[in-house]
Amino acid sequence: MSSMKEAVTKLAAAHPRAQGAVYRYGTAGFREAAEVLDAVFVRVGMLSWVRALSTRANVGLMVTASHNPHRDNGVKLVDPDGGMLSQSWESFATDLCNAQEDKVADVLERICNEIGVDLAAKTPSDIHVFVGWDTRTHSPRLADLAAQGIESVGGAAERIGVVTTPILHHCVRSSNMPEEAELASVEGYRTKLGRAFATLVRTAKPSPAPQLVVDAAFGVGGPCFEALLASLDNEVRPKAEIRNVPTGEAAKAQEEADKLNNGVGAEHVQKKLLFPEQVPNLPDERGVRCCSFDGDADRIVYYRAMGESDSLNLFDGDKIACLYTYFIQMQMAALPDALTSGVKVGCIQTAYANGASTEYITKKLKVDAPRTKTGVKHLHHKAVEYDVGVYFEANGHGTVLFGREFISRLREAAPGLEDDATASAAVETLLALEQLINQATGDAMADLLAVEAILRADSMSLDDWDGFYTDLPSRQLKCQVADRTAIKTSDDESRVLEPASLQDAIDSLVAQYKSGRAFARPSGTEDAVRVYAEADTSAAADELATKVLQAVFDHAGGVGERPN
Ligand code: NG1
Ligand code: ZN
Repeated sequence: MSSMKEAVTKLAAAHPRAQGAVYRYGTAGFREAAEVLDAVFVRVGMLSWVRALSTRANVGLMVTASHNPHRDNGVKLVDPDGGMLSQSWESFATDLCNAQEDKVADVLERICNEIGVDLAAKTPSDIHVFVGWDTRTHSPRLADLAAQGIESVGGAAERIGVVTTPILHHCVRSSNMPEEAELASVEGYRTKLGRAFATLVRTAKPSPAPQLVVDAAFGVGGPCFEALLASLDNEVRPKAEIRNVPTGEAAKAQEEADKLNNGVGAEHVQKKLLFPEQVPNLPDERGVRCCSFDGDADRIVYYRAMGESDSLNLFDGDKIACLYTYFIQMQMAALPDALTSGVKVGCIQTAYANGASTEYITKKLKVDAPRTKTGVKHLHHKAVEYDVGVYFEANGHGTVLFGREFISRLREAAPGLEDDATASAAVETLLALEQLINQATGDAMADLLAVEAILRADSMSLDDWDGFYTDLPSRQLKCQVADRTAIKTSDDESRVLEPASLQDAIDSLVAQYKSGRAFARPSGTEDAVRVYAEADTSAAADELATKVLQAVFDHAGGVGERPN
Protein backbone atom coordinates (compact mmCIF):
# COMPACT_ATOMS: atom_id res chain seq x y z
CA MET A 1 0.00 0.00 0.00
CA SER A 2 1.39 3.43 -0.90
CA SER A 3 2.17 5.71 2.01
CA MET A 4 -0.48 8.19 0.89
CA LYS A 5 -3.10 5.47 0.81
CA GLU A 6 -2.00 4.46 4.26
CA ALA A 7 -2.26 8.02 5.54
CA VAL A 8 -5.75 8.38 4.07
CA THR A 9 -6.95 5.11 5.57
CA LYS A 10 -5.44 5.93 8.94
CA LEU A 11 -7.06 9.36 9.07
CA ALA A 12 -10.43 7.99 7.95
CA ALA A 13 -10.26 5.28 10.60
CA ALA A 14 -9.36 7.80 13.29
CA HIS A 15 -12.46 9.85 12.41
CA PRO A 16 -15.22 7.37 11.55
CA ARG A 17 -18.69 8.27 10.33
CA ALA A 18 -21.39 8.62 12.94
CA GLN A 19 -23.46 5.50 13.30
CA GLY A 20 -26.35 5.39 10.86
CA ALA A 21 -25.46 8.75 9.33
CA VAL A 22 -26.10 9.34 5.64
CA TYR A 23 -24.42 12.47 4.34
CA ARG A 24 -25.44 14.49 1.31
CA TYR A 25 -23.68 17.42 -0.33
CA GLY A 26 -26.59 19.72 -1.14
CA THR A 27 -26.99 23.38 -2.10
CA ALA A 28 -25.49 24.44 1.18
CA GLY A 29 -22.74 21.80 1.16
CA PHE A 30 -22.82 19.36 4.08
CA ARG A 31 -24.78 20.69 7.03
CA GLU A 32 -25.51 18.56 10.11
CA ALA A 33 -25.20 18.44 13.89
CA ALA A 34 -21.56 19.32 14.56
CA GLU A 35 -20.88 16.11 16.44
CA VAL A 36 -21.47 13.85 13.42
CA LEU A 37 -19.22 15.80 11.06
CA ASP A 38 -15.66 14.68 11.88
CA ALA A 39 -15.57 12.08 9.11
CA VAL A 40 -17.05 14.56 6.64
CA PHE A 41 -14.38 17.16 7.35
CA VAL A 42 -11.35 14.94 6.85
CA ARG A 43 -12.83 13.56 3.64
CA VAL A 44 -13.96 16.90 2.24
CA GLY A 45 -10.44 18.15 2.97
CA MET A 46 -9.07 15.34 0.79
CA LEU A 47 -11.56 16.05 -1.99
CA SER A 48 -10.82 19.79 -1.97
CA TRP A 49 -7.21 19.04 -2.85
CA VAL A 50 -8.29 16.76 -5.69
CA ARG A 51 -10.47 19.62 -6.94
CA ALA A 52 -7.50 22.01 -6.74
CA LEU A 53 -5.34 19.60 -8.73
CA SER A 54 -8.00 18.95 -11.34
CA THR A 55 -8.52 22.68 -11.92
CA ARG A 56 -4.84 23.52 -11.39
CA ALA A 57 -5.94 26.46 -9.28
CA ASN A 58 -6.60 27.47 -5.70
CA VAL A 59 -9.92 26.44 -4.21
CA GLY A 60 -11.59 27.09 -0.85
CA LEU A 61 -13.22 25.30 2.05
CA MET A 62 -15.51 27.16 4.43
CA VAL A 63 -16.58 25.85 7.82
CA THR A 64 -19.99 27.25 8.75
CA ALA A 65 -23.65 26.38 9.10
CA SER A 66 -24.77 29.91 8.17
CA HIS A 67 -28.15 30.70 9.76
CA ASN A 68 -28.55 27.32 11.53
CA PRO A 69 -28.42 27.08 15.32
CA HIS A 70 -25.11 26.69 17.08
CA ARG A 71 -25.38 22.92 17.48
CA ASP A 72 -24.97 22.54 13.69
CA ASN A 73 -21.96 23.02 11.52
CA GLY A 74 -21.23 22.52 7.87
CA VAL A 75 -18.75 22.73 5.05
CA LYS A 76 -18.86 24.16 1.56
CA LEU A 77 -16.25 23.99 -1.15
CA VAL A 78 -15.47 27.02 -3.27
CA ASP A 79 -14.35 26.68 -6.88
CA PRO A 80 -11.43 28.62 -8.41
CA ASP A 81 -13.67 31.39 -9.77
CA GLY A 82 -14.99 32.02 -6.26
CA GLY A 83 -18.28 30.30 -7.07
CA MET A 84 -19.84 27.23 -5.53
CA LEU A 85 -18.41 23.78 -6.17
CA SER A 86 -19.35 22.57 -9.64
CA GLN A 87 -22.54 20.56 -9.36
CA SER A 88 -21.00 17.57 -11.07
CA TRP A 89 -18.67 17.19 -8.08
CA GLU A 90 -21.43 17.10 -5.47
CA SER A 91 -21.87 13.36 -5.98
CA PHE A 92 -18.11 12.79 -5.53
CA ALA A 93 -18.37 14.57 -2.18
CA THR A 94 -21.41 12.52 -1.21
CA ASP A 95 -19.80 9.21 -2.27
CA LEU A 96 -16.57 9.93 -0.45
CA CYS A 97 -18.28 10.94 2.78
CA ASN A 98 -20.49 7.86 2.88
CA ALA A 99 -17.73 5.35 2.06
CA GLN A 100 -16.79 2.76 4.64
CA GLU A 101 -13.65 3.87 6.52
CA ASP A 102 -11.41 1.27 4.89
CA LYS A 103 -12.78 2.12 1.43
CA VAL A 104 -12.08 5.87 1.52
CA ALA A 105 -8.74 5.51 -0.25
CA ASP A 106 -10.37 3.38 -2.97
CA VAL A 107 -13.21 5.82 -3.55
CA LEU A 108 -10.71 8.65 -3.71
CA GLU A 109 -8.69 6.70 -6.26
CA ARG A 110 -11.78 6.03 -8.34
CA ILE A 111 -12.64 9.75 -8.37
CA CYS A 112 -9.07 10.63 -9.33
CA ASN A 113 -9.11 8.09 -12.16
CA GLU A 114 -12.44 9.36 -13.41
CA ILE A 115 -11.22 12.96 -13.69
CA GLY A 116 -7.64 12.20 -14.61
CA VAL A 117 -5.82 13.43 -11.53
CA ASP A 118 -2.66 11.74 -10.29
CA LEU A 119 -2.31 12.35 -6.56
CA ALA A 120 1.15 10.83 -6.57
CA ALA A 121 2.52 13.23 -9.20
CA LYS A 122 4.74 16.09 -8.10
CA THR A 123 2.61 18.65 -6.27
CA PRO A 124 2.52 22.13 -7.80
CA SER A 125 4.03 24.39 -5.15
CA ASP A 126 1.85 27.41 -5.87
CA ILE A 127 -1.57 25.81 -5.37
CA HIS A 128 -3.41 25.61 -2.08
CA VAL A 129 -6.80 25.28 -0.45
CA PHE A 130 -7.94 28.35 1.48
CA VAL A 131 -9.55 27.23 4.73
CA GLY A 132 -11.76 29.65 6.64
CA TRP A 133 -14.14 29.16 9.57
CA ASP A 134 -16.81 31.01 11.50
CA THR A 135 -17.13 31.76 15.23
CA ARG A 136 -18.91 28.54 16.25
CA THR A 137 -17.04 26.90 19.13
CA HIS A 138 -16.51 23.69 17.14
CA SER A 139 -15.39 25.40 13.94
CA PRO A 140 -11.61 25.64 14.61
CA ARG A 141 -11.43 21.93 15.41
CA LEU A 142 -13.39 20.96 12.30
CA ALA A 143 -11.26 23.30 10.17
CA ASP A 144 -8.22 21.53 11.54
CA LEU A 145 -9.65 18.14 10.56
CA ALA A 146 -10.20 19.48 7.04
CA ALA A 147 -6.60 20.68 6.93
CA GLN A 148 -5.43 17.23 8.06
CA GLY A 149 -7.47 15.75 5.22
CA ILE A 150 -5.84 18.10 2.72
CA GLU A 151 -2.38 17.31 4.03
CA SER A 152 -2.97 13.55 4.08
CA VAL A 153 -3.15 13.59 0.29
CA GLY A 154 -0.11 15.82 -0.10
CA GLY A 155 -2.03 19.09 -0.37
CA ALA A 156 -1.39 22.51 1.11
CA ALA A 157 -3.94 24.22 3.37
CA GLU A 158 -3.84 28.00 3.72
CA ARG A 159 -5.67 28.74 6.97
CA ILE A 160 -7.11 32.25 6.77
CA GLY A 161 -8.81 32.07 10.15
CA VAL A 162 -12.15 33.41 11.31
CA VAL A 163 -13.82 34.93 8.25
CA THR A 164 -17.24 35.47 6.74
CA THR A 165 -18.14 33.11 3.92
CA PRO A 166 -17.85 35.91 1.31
CA ILE A 167 -14.30 36.79 2.45
CA LEU A 168 -13.29 33.19 1.75
CA HIS A 169 -14.90 33.36 -1.70
CA HIS A 170 -13.08 36.64 -2.33
CA CYS A 171 -9.69 35.16 -1.40
CA VAL A 172 -10.14 32.18 -3.71
CA ARG A 173 -11.35 34.23 -6.64
CA SER A 174 -8.72 36.95 -6.46
CA SER A 175 -5.88 34.49 -5.84
CA ASN A 176 -6.64 32.99 -9.24
CA MET A 177 -6.71 36.36 -11.06
CA PRO A 178 -3.22 37.68 -11.84
CA GLU A 179 -4.38 41.31 -11.62
CA GLU A 180 -5.93 40.80 -8.20
CA ALA A 181 -3.67 38.20 -6.64
CA GLU A 182 -2.16 40.73 -4.22
CA LEU A 183 -5.64 41.24 -2.73
CA ALA A 184 -6.17 37.56 -1.94
CA SER A 185 -6.21 37.94 1.84
CA VAL A 186 -8.44 39.30 4.57
CA GLU A 187 -6.52 42.59 4.48
CA GLY A 188 -6.80 42.62 0.69
CA TYR A 189 -10.55 42.24 0.99
CA ARG A 190 -10.74 45.27 3.26
CA THR A 191 -8.44 47.30 1.00
CA LYS A 192 -10.53 46.51 -2.06
CA LEU A 193 -13.85 47.37 -0.43
CA GLY A 194 -12.45 50.44 1.30
CA ARG A 195 -11.10 51.91 -1.93
CA ALA A 196 -14.29 51.28 -3.88
CA PHE A 197 -16.50 52.64 -1.13
CA ALA A 198 -14.42 55.83 -0.88
CA THR A 199 -14.72 56.32 -4.65
CA LEU A 200 -18.49 55.92 -4.53
CA VAL A 201 -19.07 58.43 -1.76
CA ARG A 202 -16.42 60.91 -2.90
CA THR A 203 -18.91 63.25 -4.49
CA ALA A 204 -21.73 62.66 -2.04
CA LYS A 205 -22.87 65.81 -0.32
CA PRO A 206 -21.61 65.84 3.23
CA SER A 207 -24.74 65.12 5.17
CA PRO A 208 -24.97 64.19 8.82
CA ALA A 209 -24.97 60.50 7.98
CA PRO A 210 -27.86 58.97 9.88
CA GLN A 211 -26.99 56.33 12.38
CA LEU A 212 -27.02 52.74 11.21
CA VAL A 213 -27.55 49.88 13.63
CA VAL A 214 -26.18 46.51 12.55
CA ASP A 215 -27.37 43.18 14.03
CA ALA A 216 -24.53 40.71 13.54
CA ALA A 217 -26.63 37.74 14.80
CA PHE A 218 -23.84 36.69 17.21
CA GLY A 219 -22.07 35.35 14.14
CA VAL A 220 -18.81 35.88 12.34
CA GLY A 221 -20.03 39.09 10.69
CA GLY A 222 -19.62 40.91 14.02
CA PRO A 223 -15.85 40.79 14.44
CA CYS A 224 -15.27 40.94 10.69
CA PHE A 225 -17.41 44.03 10.21
CA GLU A 226 -15.81 45.75 13.19
CA ALA A 227 -12.45 45.24 11.54
CA LEU A 228 -13.71 46.40 8.16
CA LEU A 229 -15.23 49.56 9.60
CA ALA A 230 -12.05 50.33 11.52
CA SER A 231 -10.05 50.05 8.31
CA LEU A 232 -12.12 52.69 6.47
CA ASP A 233 -10.99 56.32 6.31
CA ASN A 234 -12.48 58.48 8.98
CA GLU A 235 -14.12 60.86 6.51
CA VAL A 236 -16.08 58.18 4.71
CA ARG A 237 -16.74 55.65 7.46
CA PRO A 238 -20.50 55.09 7.93
CA LYS A 239 -21.71 55.89 11.42
CA ALA A 240 -22.63 52.35 12.33
CA GLU A 241 -23.13 50.66 15.65
CA ILE A 242 -22.72 46.90 15.62
CA ARG A 243 -24.76 44.85 18.09
CA ASN A 244 -25.12 41.16 18.89
CA VAL A 245 -21.42 40.55 18.49
CA PRO A 246 -19.76 37.65 20.32
CA THR A 247 -17.20 39.01 22.78
CA GLY A 248 -14.85 36.10 22.28
CA GLU A 249 -14.46 35.77 26.07
CA ALA A 250 -14.15 32.15 27.12
CA ALA A 251 -16.46 32.64 30.08
CA LYS A 252 -19.26 33.79 27.78
CA ALA A 253 -18.65 31.29 25.00
CA GLN A 254 -21.59 28.99 25.72
CA GLU A 255 -24.05 31.78 26.42
CA GLU A 256 -23.10 33.55 23.20
CA ALA A 257 -23.13 30.31 21.24
CA ASP A 258 -26.74 29.80 22.30
CA LYS A 259 -27.59 33.24 21.01
CA LEU A 260 -26.22 32.62 17.50
CA ASN A 261 -29.08 33.05 15.00
CA ASN A 262 -31.49 32.69 17.90
CA GLY A 263 -34.05 35.49 17.81
CA VAL A 264 -31.52 37.55 15.84
CA GLY A 265 -30.21 37.75 12.29
CA ALA A 266 -31.50 38.19 8.76
CA GLU A 267 -33.49 34.95 8.65
CA HIS A 268 -35.39 35.83 11.84
CA VAL A 269 -36.20 39.34 10.63
CA GLN A 270 -37.16 38.44 7.09
CA LYS A 271 -39.17 35.29 7.77
CA LYS A 272 -40.86 36.28 11.02
CA LEU A 273 -41.02 40.03 10.43
CA LEU A 274 -39.80 40.49 14.00
CA PHE A 275 -37.10 42.76 15.35
CA PRO A 276 -34.02 41.01 16.64
CA GLU A 277 -32.91 41.34 20.27
CA GLN A 278 -31.35 44.76 20.89
CA VAL A 279 -32.25 46.20 17.50
CA PRO A 280 -33.60 48.83 17.45
CA ASN A 281 -33.73 50.03 21.01
CA LEU A 282 -37.25 51.42 21.05
CA PRO A 283 -38.56 54.03 21.37
CA ASP A 284 -35.34 56.02 20.91
CA GLU A 285 -34.49 54.34 17.66
CA ARG A 286 -37.83 54.52 15.90
CA GLY A 287 -37.16 55.26 12.22
CA VAL A 288 -33.44 54.50 12.55
CA ARG A 289 -31.93 52.49 9.74
CA CYS A 290 -31.20 48.93 10.90
CA CYS A 291 -29.85 45.86 9.18
CA SER A 292 -29.28 42.22 10.05
CA PHE A 293 -26.65 39.78 8.78
CA ASP A 294 -27.08 36.04 8.92
CA GLY A 295 -24.62 33.83 10.86
CA ASP A 296 -21.91 33.76 8.17
CA ALA A 297 -22.67 37.21 6.73
CA ASP A 298 -23.59 36.27 3.20
CA ARG A 299 -27.08 37.75 3.58
CA ILE A 300 -28.45 41.08 4.70
CA VAL A 301 -31.82 42.75 5.12
CA TYR A 302 -32.58 46.34 6.11
CA TYR A 303 -35.53 47.53 8.21
CA ARG A 304 -36.78 50.19 10.58
CA ALA A 305 -39.51 50.57 13.18
CA MET A 306 -42.42 52.60 11.87
CA GLY A 307 -45.62 54.10 13.13
CA GLU A 308 -47.27 54.05 16.51
CA SER A 309 -47.25 50.27 16.75
CA ASP A 310 -43.58 50.14 15.78
CA SER A 311 -44.36 47.76 12.98
CA LEU A 312 -41.38 46.46 11.06
CA ASN A 313 -40.75 48.14 7.72
CA LEU A 314 -38.62 45.63 5.81
CA PHE A 315 -36.19 46.31 2.97
CA ASP A 316 -35.59 42.73 1.89
CA GLY A 317 -33.49 41.24 -0.88
CA ASP A 318 -36.06 42.31 -3.48
CA LYS A 319 -35.85 45.92 -2.37
CA ILE A 320 -32.06 45.84 -2.29
CA ALA A 321 -32.09 44.39 -5.81
CA CYS A 322 -34.40 47.20 -6.91
CA LEU A 323 -32.11 49.82 -5.35
CA TYR A 324 -29.12 48.39 -7.21
CA THR A 325 -31.01 48.10 -10.47
CA TYR A 326 -32.38 51.64 -10.18
CA PHE A 327 -28.93 53.06 -9.44
CA ILE A 328 -27.23 51.09 -12.21
CA GLN A 329 -29.87 52.19 -14.71
CA MET A 330 -29.24 55.78 -13.64
CA GLN A 331 -25.53 55.40 -14.41
CA MET A 332 -26.34 53.71 -17.73
CA ALA A 333 -28.49 56.65 -18.71
CA ALA A 334 -25.52 58.97 -18.17
CA LEU A 335 -23.24 57.01 -20.50
CA PRO A 336 -22.82 57.79 -24.20
CA ASP A 337 -24.68 55.39 -26.50
CA ALA A 338 -21.44 53.89 -27.74
CA LEU A 339 -20.84 52.49 -24.28
CA THR A 340 -24.28 51.10 -23.68
CA SER A 341 -25.21 49.79 -27.10
CA GLY A 342 -25.96 46.09 -26.88
CA VAL A 343 -25.40 46.10 -23.12
CA LYS A 344 -27.97 43.98 -21.29
CA VAL A 345 -28.99 44.72 -17.71
CA GLY A 346 -31.15 42.17 -15.91
CA CYS A 347 -32.53 41.66 -12.44
CA ILE A 348 -33.02 37.95 -11.81
CA GLN A 349 -35.53 36.78 -9.23
CA THR A 350 -37.16 33.62 -7.92
CA ALA A 351 -40.86 32.89 -7.51
CA TYR A 352 -40.55 34.19 -3.92
CA ALA A 353 -39.87 37.73 -5.16
CA ASN A 354 -42.75 39.97 -4.23
CA GLY A 355 -44.96 40.66 -7.26
CA ALA A 356 -44.73 44.41 -6.61
CA SER A 357 -40.95 44.30 -6.99
CA THR A 358 -41.18 42.49 -10.31
CA GLU A 359 -43.62 45.09 -11.54
CA TYR A 360 -41.29 47.91 -10.45
CA ILE A 361 -38.31 46.37 -12.27
CA THR A 362 -40.12 45.58 -15.50
CA LYS A 363 -42.59 48.47 -15.77
CA LYS A 364 -40.82 51.35 -14.01
CA LEU A 365 -37.17 50.59 -14.70
CA LYS A 366 -37.89 48.74 -17.95
CA VAL A 367 -35.39 46.05 -17.05
CA ASP A 368 -35.68 42.31 -17.71
CA ALA A 369 -36.72 40.31 -14.62
CA PRO A 370 -36.44 36.61 -15.50
CA ARG A 371 -37.25 34.00 -12.88
CA THR A 372 -35.24 30.93 -11.95
CA LYS A 373 -35.56 28.08 -9.51
CA THR A 374 -34.94 28.87 -5.84
CA GLY A 375 -31.31 28.90 -4.76
CA VAL A 376 -28.56 31.33 -5.54
CA LYS A 377 -26.75 28.97 -7.87
CA HIS A 378 -29.66 29.14 -10.31
CA LEU A 379 -29.87 32.92 -10.03
CA HIS A 380 -26.12 33.19 -10.49
CA HIS A 381 -26.12 31.07 -13.64
CA LYS A 382 -28.79 33.25 -15.17
CA ALA A 383 -27.13 36.51 -14.09
CA VAL A 384 -23.94 35.73 -16.00
CA GLU A 385 -25.98 35.89 -19.22
CA TYR A 386 -26.21 39.65 -18.71
CA ASP A 387 -23.58 42.40 -18.92
CA VAL A 388 -24.88 43.57 -15.59
CA GLY A 389 -26.84 40.87 -13.78
CA VAL A 390 -28.42 41.81 -10.47
CA TYR A 391 -29.81 38.88 -8.51
CA PHE A 392 -31.28 38.49 -5.07
CA GLU A 393 -33.41 36.13 -3.08
CA ALA A 394 -36.01 37.87 -0.96
CA ASN A 395 -34.13 36.53 2.09
CA GLY A 396 -31.27 38.93 1.35
CA HIS A 397 -28.79 36.70 -0.44
CA GLY A 398 -27.64 38.13 -3.72
CA THR A 399 -25.18 40.26 -5.59
CA VAL A 400 -24.50 42.05 -8.89
CA LEU A 401 -22.33 40.45 -11.56
CA PHE A 402 -20.55 42.67 -14.06
CA GLY A 403 -19.45 41.04 -17.32
CA ARG A 404 -15.69 41.21 -18.04
CA GLU A 405 -16.27 42.61 -21.50
CA PHE A 406 -18.46 45.46 -20.26
CA ILE A 407 -15.95 46.33 -17.53
CA SER A 408 -13.10 46.41 -20.07
CA ARG A 409 -15.18 48.62 -22.29
CA LEU A 410 -15.71 51.06 -19.41
CA ARG A 411 -12.05 50.99 -18.41
CA GLU A 412 -10.91 51.69 -21.94
CA ALA A 413 -13.41 54.52 -22.41
CA ALA A 414 -12.65 56.29 -19.13
CA PRO A 415 -9.64 58.36 -20.25
CA GLY A 416 -11.53 59.71 -23.30
CA LEU A 417 -14.44 61.01 -21.26
CA GLU A 418 -12.65 63.77 -19.41
CA ASP A 419 -14.69 66.49 -21.12
CA ASP A 420 -17.98 64.89 -20.18
CA ALA A 421 -18.12 65.10 -16.40
CA THR A 422 -21.44 63.25 -16.10
CA ALA A 423 -20.40 60.31 -18.24
CA SER A 424 -17.02 60.18 -16.60
CA ALA A 425 -18.56 60.06 -13.13
CA ALA A 426 -20.95 57.32 -14.23
CA VAL A 427 -18.09 55.20 -15.56
CA GLU A 428 -16.15 55.69 -12.36
CA THR A 429 -19.21 54.79 -10.31
CA LEU A 430 -19.89 51.58 -12.24
CA LEU A 431 -16.25 50.53 -12.01
CA ALA A 432 -16.27 51.16 -8.25
CA LEU A 433 -19.51 49.21 -7.84
CA GLU A 434 -17.92 46.24 -9.58
CA GLN A 435 -15.06 46.40 -7.09
CA LEU A 436 -17.27 46.86 -4.04
CA ILE A 437 -19.99 44.32 -4.72
CA ASN A 438 -18.80 40.73 -4.33
CA GLN A 439 -18.44 39.16 -7.78
CA ALA A 440 -18.56 35.62 -6.43
CA THR A 441 -21.37 35.46 -3.90
CA GLY A 442 -23.82 37.39 -1.74
CA ASP A 443 -21.92 39.44 0.84
CA ALA A 444 -23.62 41.22 3.73
CA MET A 445 -20.73 43.56 4.46
CA ALA A 446 -20.19 44.52 0.82
CA ASP A 447 -23.93 44.96 0.32
CA LEU A 448 -24.16 47.13 3.41
CA LEU A 449 -21.46 49.43 2.06
CA ALA A 450 -23.03 49.45 -1.40
CA VAL A 451 -26.48 50.33 -0.05
CA GLU A 452 -25.02 53.05 2.16
CA ALA A 453 -22.98 54.44 -0.74
CA ILE A 454 -25.97 54.51 -3.09
CA LEU A 455 -28.25 56.18 -0.54
CA ARG A 456 -25.55 58.77 0.11
CA ALA A 457 -24.56 59.33 -3.50
CA ASP A 458 -28.16 59.78 -4.56
CA SER A 459 -29.15 61.74 -1.42
CA MET A 460 -31.89 59.20 -0.95
CA SER A 461 -33.81 58.78 2.28
CA LEU A 462 -35.31 55.53 3.52
CA ASP A 463 -38.71 56.94 2.61
CA ASP A 464 -37.55 57.46 -0.97
CA TRP A 465 -36.26 53.90 -1.15
CA ASP A 466 -39.34 52.48 0.52
CA GLY A 467 -41.47 54.40 -1.94
CA PHE A 468 -40.14 52.47 -4.94
CA TYR A 469 -43.13 50.17 -4.45
CA THR A 470 -45.30 48.74 -1.72
CA ASP A 471 -44.95 45.01 -1.12
CA LEU A 472 -48.04 42.97 -1.74
CA PRO A 473 -48.93 41.24 1.55
CA SER A 474 -47.49 37.73 1.48
CA ARG A 475 -47.27 34.62 3.67
CA GLN A 476 -44.98 31.59 3.69
CA LEU A 477 -45.97 28.31 5.33
CA LYS A 478 -44.69 24.76 5.20
CA CYS A 479 -45.82 21.22 5.95
CA GLN A 480 -44.44 17.72 5.77
CA VAL A 481 -45.53 15.13 3.24
CA ALA A 482 -44.66 11.45 2.91
CA ASP A 483 -42.35 12.00 -0.09
CA ARG A 484 -41.69 15.55 -1.15
CA THR A 485 -39.63 14.43 -4.15
CA ALA A 486 -42.88 13.19 -5.70
CA ILE A 487 -43.85 16.83 -6.22
CA LYS A 488 -42.55 18.04 -9.58
CA THR A 489 -42.63 21.70 -10.55
CA SER A 490 -42.14 23.85 -13.64
CA ASP A 491 -38.68 25.34 -14.34
CA ASP A 492 -39.29 28.47 -12.32
CA GLU A 493 -41.12 26.49 -9.63
CA SER A 494 -44.21 28.63 -9.94
CA ARG A 495 -46.42 25.69 -10.94
CA VAL A 496 -46.81 22.12 -9.76
CA LEU A 497 -46.68 19.61 -12.62
CA GLU A 498 -47.17 16.52 -10.47
CA PRO A 499 -49.53 15.72 -8.84
CA ALA A 500 -51.58 17.63 -11.40
CA SER A 501 -54.60 17.70 -9.11
CA LEU A 502 -52.62 19.88 -6.70
CA GLN A 503 -52.03 22.60 -9.30
CA ASP A 504 -55.73 22.49 -10.25
CA ALA A 505 -56.62 23.02 -6.60
CA ILE A 506 -54.12 25.91 -6.29
CA ASP A 507 -55.47 27.54 -9.46
CA SER A 508 -59.02 27.50 -8.22
CA LEU A 509 -57.98 28.92 -4.84
CA VAL A 510 -55.88 31.71 -6.35
CA ALA A 511 -58.76 32.72 -8.60
CA GLN A 512 -60.79 33.59 -5.51
CA TYR A 513 -58.37 36.31 -4.32
CA LYS A 514 -57.73 39.78 -5.65
CA SER A 515 -54.07 40.09 -6.77
CA GLY A 516 -53.72 36.48 -5.69
CA ARG A 517 -50.65 34.42 -6.50
CA ALA A 518 -49.53 31.24 -4.82
CA PHE A 519 -47.25 28.29 -5.38
CA ALA A 520 -45.97 25.20 -3.59
CA ARG A 521 -42.56 23.57 -3.97
CA PRO A 522 -40.52 20.95 -2.16
CA SER A 523 -37.73 22.53 -0.12
CA GLY A 524 -34.20 21.76 -1.21
CA THR A 525 -32.83 22.12 2.31
CA GLU A 526 -35.51 20.73 4.63
CA ASP A 527 -37.91 17.82 4.66
CA ALA A 528 -40.85 20.12 3.94
CA VAL A 529 -43.06 21.50 1.21
CA ARG A 530 -43.14 25.29 1.19
CA VAL A 531 -46.14 27.36 0.28
CA TYR A 532 -46.04 31.02 -0.73
CA ALA A 533 -49.08 33.22 -1.24
CA GLU A 534 -49.69 36.87 -2.09
CA ALA A 535 -52.92 38.83 -2.11
CA ASP A 536 -54.21 42.37 -1.69
CA THR A 537 -54.49 42.23 2.11
CA SER A 538 -52.54 40.43 4.84
CA ALA A 539 -55.62 38.56 5.95
CA ALA A 540 -56.27 37.38 2.40
CA ALA A 541 -52.63 36.34 1.89
CA ASP A 542 -52.70 34.39 5.17
CA GLU A 543 -55.95 32.70 4.23
CA LEU A 544 -54.80 31.83 0.73
CA ALA A 545 -51.53 30.41 2.07
CA THR A 546 -53.38 28.28 4.60
CA LYS A 547 -55.76 26.93 1.98
CA VAL A 548 -52.94 26.11 -0.41
CA LEU A 549 -51.13 24.37 2.44
CA GLN A 550 -54.22 22.26 3.06
CA ALA A 551 -54.34 21.45 -0.64
CA VAL A 552 -50.72 20.28 -0.47
CA PHE A 553 -51.58 18.18 2.55
CA ASP A 554 -54.58 16.62 0.83
CA HIS A 555 -53.14 16.08 -2.66
CA ALA A 556 -49.50 15.28 -1.85
CA GLY A 557 -49.76 12.95 1.14
CA GLY A 558 -49.42 15.23 4.14
CA VAL A 559 -48.18 13.69 7.37
CA GLY A 560 -49.02 14.71 10.91
CA GLU A 561 -51.84 17.00 11.75
CA ARG A 562 -53.73 18.67 8.91
CA PRO A 563 -52.98 22.43 8.94
CA ASN A 564 -55.89 24.66 9.84
P1 NG1 B 1 -35.31 25.83 0.27
O1 NG1 B 1 -35.27 25.08 1.55
O2 NG1 B 1 -35.02 25.02 -0.96
O3 NG1 B 1 -36.58 26.64 0.14
C1 NG1 B 1 -33.89 27.79 1.39
C2 NG1 B 1 -34.29 29.19 0.99
C3 NG1 B 1 -33.52 29.58 -0.23
C4 NG1 B 1 -32.02 29.44 -0.01
C5 NG1 B 1 -31.69 28.07 0.59
C6 NG1 B 1 -30.29 28.04 1.16
C7 NG1 B 1 -36.49 30.24 1.11
C8 NG1 B 1 -37.90 30.16 0.75
N1 NG1 B 1 -35.72 29.25 0.69
O4 NG1 B 1 -34.13 26.92 0.31
O5 NG1 B 1 -33.86 30.88 -0.57
O6 NG1 B 1 -31.56 30.48 0.79
O7 NG1 B 1 -32.51 27.76 1.67
O8 NG1 B 1 -29.40 27.59 0.25
O9 NG1 B 1 -36.05 31.19 1.77
ZN1 ZN C 1 -25.42 32.41 5.15
